[in-house]
Order: sequence, then C-alpha cells, then structure tokens
Amino acid sequence: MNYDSLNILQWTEARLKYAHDVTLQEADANALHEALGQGVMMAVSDNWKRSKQARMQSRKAYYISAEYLIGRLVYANLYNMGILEEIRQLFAQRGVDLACLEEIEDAALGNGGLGRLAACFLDSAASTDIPLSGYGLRYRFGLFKQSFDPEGSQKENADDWAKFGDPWSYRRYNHTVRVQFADHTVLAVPYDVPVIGYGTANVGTLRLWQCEAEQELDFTAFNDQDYFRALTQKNRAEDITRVLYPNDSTWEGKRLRIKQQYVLSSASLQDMLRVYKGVHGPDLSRFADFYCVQLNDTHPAMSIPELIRLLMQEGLDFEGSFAIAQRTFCYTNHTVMGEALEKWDLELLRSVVPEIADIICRIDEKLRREHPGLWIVENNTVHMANLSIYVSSFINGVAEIHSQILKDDVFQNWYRVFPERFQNKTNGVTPRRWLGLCNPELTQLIKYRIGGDFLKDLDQLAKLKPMIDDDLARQFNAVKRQKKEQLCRLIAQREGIKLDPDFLFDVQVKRLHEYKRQLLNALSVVDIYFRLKEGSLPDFHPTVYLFGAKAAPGYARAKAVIRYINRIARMINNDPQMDGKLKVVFVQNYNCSYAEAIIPAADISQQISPAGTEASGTGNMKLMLNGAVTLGTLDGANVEIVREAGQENNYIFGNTVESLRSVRDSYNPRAIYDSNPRLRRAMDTLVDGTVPTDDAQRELYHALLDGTHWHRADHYFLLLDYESYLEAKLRANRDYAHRLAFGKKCLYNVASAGKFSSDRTIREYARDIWKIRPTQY
Ligand code: 26Q
Repeated sequence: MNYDSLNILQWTEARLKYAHDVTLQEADANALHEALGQGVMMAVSDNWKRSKQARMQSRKAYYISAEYLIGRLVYANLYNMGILEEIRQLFAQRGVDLACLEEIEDAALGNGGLGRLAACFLDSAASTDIPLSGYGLRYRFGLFKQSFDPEGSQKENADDWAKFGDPWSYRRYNHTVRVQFADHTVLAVPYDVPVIGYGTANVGTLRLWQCEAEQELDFTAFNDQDYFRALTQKNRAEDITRVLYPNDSTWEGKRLRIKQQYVLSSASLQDMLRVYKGVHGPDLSRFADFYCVQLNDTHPAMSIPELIRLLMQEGLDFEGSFAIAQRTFCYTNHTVMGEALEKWDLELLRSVVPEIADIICRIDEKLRREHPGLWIVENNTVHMANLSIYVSSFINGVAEIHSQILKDDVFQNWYRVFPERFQNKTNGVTPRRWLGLCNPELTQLIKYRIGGDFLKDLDQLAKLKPMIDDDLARQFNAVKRQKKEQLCRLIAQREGIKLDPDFLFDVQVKRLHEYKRQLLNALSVVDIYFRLKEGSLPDFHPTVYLFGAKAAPGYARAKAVIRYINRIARMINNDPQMDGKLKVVFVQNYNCSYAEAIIPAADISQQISPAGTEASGTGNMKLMLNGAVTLGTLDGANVEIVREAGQENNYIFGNTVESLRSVRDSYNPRAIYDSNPRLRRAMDTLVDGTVPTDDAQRELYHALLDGTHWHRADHYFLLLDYESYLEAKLRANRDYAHRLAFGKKCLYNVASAGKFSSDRTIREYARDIWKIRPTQY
C-alpha cells in the first residue's frame, strides 16, 4: 500500500522518452498504456517479491484454470493500489485525460462466467491476504471480437489483444519447462501477471503459459532450402496456445484442446514440484501438506494423472502417488448440462499423451476394484468429471441449488459412496471492479451513509437497510440517471443508436445460449410491440430492451437468435409509432469493459433460464450490487439473491425445479401455442415475413413446436414459462412508474448484496477446502 503516484508518473514519462521519444502529451493511448503499465509494475515489484517470499514455507492453494477473463487491467490495478484518482489528476494537470485508455483492449482470455469467476477469485484472494496463485494459458488470441453485418448476423474477428504489447506481465524464461507429447516436445514459457490486492500490500501471481518450440528454426531444413519445413516445428508448438476455444457450453473433442489442457496441467505441476523441492528438499511424500490445487471445472483435470506420473518418475509407487494426488486436488463443477461434460475418446487421448492415458486406465481399474459400480472409462471414453471426483478431496457446486442437483442427480452414484466430499461454495464477484471501479457515483453515495469500509467487507452494506427512505431513494435514482446518461453516450458512439435516459433500462447480458432463453425475452418484446401498436398497453413505461451476448461461432441456433433480435430491433426502432415508447438494442462485442458501463445503468436484470439449468450466474450478482431488480426464475444464485433481498423486491416467475420435473413428461408446447393468441402472433414472426427471416429462424420455430431428433419440442420450456414471465415483466414495468418505491426496491437489493462478494466465497474455500489462513508479511 501507499503507492507513490508521483513516482509512477515520473517513471511513465521516463519510459515514454526512452522507448518512444515522446512526452506525456505527445504519446498515443497505446504508448501511454505501455509506459504507465511499466511504471505500475516498478511500483509493485517490492511488494510482489515480499508476498512471494512470505508464502514460501507455508501451505498454499493454486487455482488452475484454462480461462481468466481479466478484462482491462490498467484502471483496475490503479484502483486497487488506491491511486486511480490521484493519477487521473496528475495526468489532467499535464493536459492528458486518463479516459483515453478506454480504447485499450480487454484481455479476454476467457469465455464468460467461469473465466470471470477465476479473475474475481484472484482479486479477492490478493485483497484478503489468502495465499492463492493462479495458473493459466496465455492465448495469443483471446475470445473473438464480435460485430454485426448489415443483415444482423454475428461476424467474428481475431482478438490480437497484445499487438501493442502487454505491460502487465513479465516473461520468466528461466522458469520455462518442457512438455512432452507422443510426437513432439514443446516449451512452456511462463508470463507472470501481478494480482494487486486492494487495501493491502499483498500482491498475488497469475502465471500464464505460452508455448514455444524448442528450436525456433530447423537449420537442417533451412540449409536444404526448405523454408517451409524449417518453420513447421515452430508453428506446431505455437499453435497450442494460439487461440482460446470459443465454446462455453458444448464440449468439443478436438486434438488441439487436449494439447492445451495437457500443457496447462503439466507445466503447472512441474513448476510446483520444482518450487517444492527447492524449499522442502527431495522427499515428495509431504507434497499435499503444502500444496492444494483447485481445478476450475474439468478443463485442467489432466493435472491428476500428470501429478501421479511426475511422482512415479521421482520413484514413488502408484498407490503412494495416487494418495498424494487425492489429497492435493479439489474440483469445482460449473454445469449440470450433459453436453458440456468433458468426455475424451481413450484412443485419441492415447495418441496425444500415451502415459496419461495409461495412468487414467490404472486409476479406473483401481476404482472398479474398490468401488464396484463406479467407473471413469466406459466404452473407451474417459469421463473427466468422474476422474475429478474420484481423485479429489472435495467437490463443489457454485450455488446452493446447483450443489443440491449435483448430489441428487448428476453425481448421485458418487454422492452415495463419498458423501463427505460434496460441498457448496456459492459464487461471488469482486466488489472493487463491480462497484467501486465501475460505479464510483453509487460508491460515493454509500460511503457518505455508512463509511468507506464496505468494499473490503461487503456485509456492511446491510447498514443501509434502516436508512432506506424517500431521500435516499431520490439520491439513488439520481445516480442511476447519471449512469444511464453515460451509457447513452457510449451506445451512441459505439452502435450509432440514440437512447433516452428517461426510459426504463431492461438488460440481458450474458453468453448466448438456448438455455439462457434470450429468445423468450425477444418473443415477449415482439408481443409488447404489437400490443403497444394496438393501444392495449396504455400505461406502459417507455423501455429499452438491451441485449449483449456472443454466440459460439459454430452454434447455429444461437446465431439465428442474434439475427432475429437484430431484425426485430430494426423493425421496432424504425417504427415512428414506437418513438418515445420502445427501443431494442443489441450491443456489439459485449465484454468485460462493456459490462462495466452497462451494469450500473440497468434497472432490471434478466436472469430467465429454466430452473435447474444455470449453475449459478454471476452477472445476476453484479447487477444486484448496482441496484437492478431481478426479473428471474428460481434458478442458480437467483434463489439466494431473492432470499437475501426479498421476493417483494424482485420479480420471480416461472416453474421451479420440482414443477418442471413433474410436467416434463407430459409437456405439450403446441397446446400452449394454440391456446395463446398473443404468444402465437409473436412466435409467428419467426416464419411469416413480418421481419426478414431465413431458414435458421424457421428452424427455431420448429424446434419450439415440433422438436428435433436430439431434443423434444421446446427443450427449455419457453412456452411453459411465457405467461408468468410476461406478467412479471409488465408488473415490473408498472411498478417503475412509482419511482421512489422502485428506487427503494433497488436499494434493498444493494443493501442485501453483501453475501455475493467473492471475498466471502474465497474465505469459505480457504476455510472449508484448502485449509489455509491469510498470510501477511
Ligand atoms: C470445454 C471443452 C472444450 C471447449 C470448451 C469448453 C468449455 C469452456 C468454457 C466449457 C465450458 C466453459 C465455461 C463454462 C461457464 O462459464 N460456466 C458458468 O460458470 C459460472 C461460474 O461458476 C456460472 O456462474 C454459470 O452458471 C456457468 O454457466
């Protein structure tokens, strides 16, 4: 703490002069970002070193994740150092606006919730002095950049996020490791990113591996005039960490993905063993006393056989190595959906990493021997979740309802045999980025009432509860209005659409997936549009429905939904009768930075997955924290959100897990279609030419009414939940007219959001799973 901003400014100026021969005023955003980043790295280096030394001898935890969605680091780092405003002022005094760095690209080394959770966890661990480090992959290209073509279709572009340099990591070539595949060996070179704690001198580490060839150039081939061949080894290595897989919900059995997972696993474990031996000597039997490894879903699950392999290579036997691995690992599950569970073909696995395949088979044999009825390999397919449960100390879900479903349903057989291993750790979000940084206006308002400690102790927000009155609601509404004005400016600039900050802002931002039911939202908007045109919704408060979502590039249905929403948006926005009444906006390239602008401006947070499908959700928490009311189902963390903030302050609709279970088998969506003329009119726009559509929308229509060979009709119950959804949505709209009463509902949500700090989550992991305590130096 007590970072010296003047010093950082001087470093920045020196770097600009040295590297670019420009002054602070002459520098462009990229040069400024690079130089300021280096200044910050200088400023934190002593604390970073000391933090590493302090945790050397003691027990610590490691988070291994294929994804870290860290977003833009410059403001978040300055914020956590406590000097964002000072630096802004120092720059302003010299005629430079720090806001120019808003053009710096996000580091999107993750798809969505799971990757952003990993980033929030690192922030929380650093801020609460918990000795947790992260291991991940340094993808050359992060999640694709999204734009819409004139037809409204999603187009993907490569995200070359580091093309102007990356000031936030050090390349540590001296810690490079070798990773061996059946047919070649590659280098994994670590890049270390500091994780700067808030209100503490502690600085954590995120170590990202980047693949390189052992030999940059094959000189034999080169001398033979075969330039092409000379480069193939280099490319083959670099290909492995070339790009982040853009799927976040369906698993894909690709060879390159195995290689990514194995590099992540092998490099991270080799690194841990190296450090262990340096500190504790060659006796590896105590490894699990000092190292605890949290697997972020099964993506890094090859770490399990890899640790066993490495220990056996050091002379331990299989049983001993297995026991150490079982004590070392813990596994977090993030999904209940079958199609997302990782299953690898054993022969494919064997052709890439033969020793790993052998060890997995040995683990499977042991399991079958000791616990008949349980298995890891079946029909020559390796079930990575089963491997992760068997060789872990603890398994957890990410919200209460989700953890319950894991026990009752998905892993029922496992729960029977190992009940003591199953836990829940409800997700959270870091209040620094998702309140302090993205909503300084609301932060200031709260600080004025309850003091400034809540960003480190979010439960203190509850102190607001007895203070909620007309006066506070007015002030809250004024802040919300300001955030809407700011968002309107951004959307005008980025999307070319003019919005009115007096509208109600109804927001659904998240990855695009059928189960998240963006199509349900869209159909209800079309219904509302027709009713407004007929004049049958007389006191509808003017509303903008705002969507932000990326679809996996190969997910045709999801892309069809985007195209459909863009087309209804065009129809509605161009209809003069809708002026001052209704707008629909689908923003392009929704990412972390866009979220930081949208979330503080939202009045309504849509969390509308059918009960039992969304493991937790974390956007729901970010929106709650910024005072949006939830329009949602009793799914994921919504259950806990309304338990904290009250049903009366949110808009809960739809079937529950139990009621869905009981209607499931007799469900007939066509009967609902036939009996609900308004819903039918909305659905028919998928096929009747009201808006331009194509075969893809026709396919959506038939999937809802007739089903396909792999899913029954309306697999996600859009029609079943439709009426109660619309009722809740219109009720929220009516309530919004009473602005003070609505503002109070919003404030109850803010005041009840304490539980959803990732500081709470990370403390629970530390206490119940990792068995580690905060370490200070
Ligand atoms: C797997 C294999 C091959 C390629 C890609 C993948 C892959 C990648 C990412 C599979 C899944 C993901 C991401 C899943 C995810 O983000 N899940 C979300 O996790 C959040 C944090 O726990 C929850 O809040 C969300 O409910 C859950 O959907």
